[in-house]
Amino acid sequence: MTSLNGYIILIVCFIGLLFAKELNEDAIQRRIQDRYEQKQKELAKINERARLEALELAKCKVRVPHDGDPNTNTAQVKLTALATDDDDKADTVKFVWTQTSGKTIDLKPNNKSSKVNFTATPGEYSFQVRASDKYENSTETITVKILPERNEAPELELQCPI
Ligand SMILES: [Ca+2]
Ligand SMILES: [Ca+2]
Repeated sequence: MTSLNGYIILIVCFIGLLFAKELNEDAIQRRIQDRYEQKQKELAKINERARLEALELAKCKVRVPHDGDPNTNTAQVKLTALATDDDDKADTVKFVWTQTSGKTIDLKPNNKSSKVNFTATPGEYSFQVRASDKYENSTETITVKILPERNEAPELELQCPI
């Protein structure tokens, strides 16, 4: 082998090594990118779960009272809207309740009272309440979740005569 051939082989090996290094760095880069994307997806899932849990926690929960009668399946819900306004009390604050989701219910005494109540079966009912002082409006929303009547089945035990 001439020294020239030796040099050529060395150069080819060197280029080969550089190429292999490049490929390896690309693979590492891709793996880092994949891992980053995976972490982002996991984070998005955790955030979504936290958002849904916060929404669930914010619901106003009312349970159908246990009264010994499975045919009575409603709960009464009382809602109060409180509004604080200017200290001089010059304005009259008016309220308007609007149901935004759930089976249609009848708000009593009417949908313009600060305190309203309704009777409904288990399910979710959402409302928007608007407080207005003639100058401006504020709105808030609430979701009421009526839970079914709680009951435990009788536990049965049989004894035989001794
Ligand atoms: Ca009942
Ligand atoms: Ca005002």
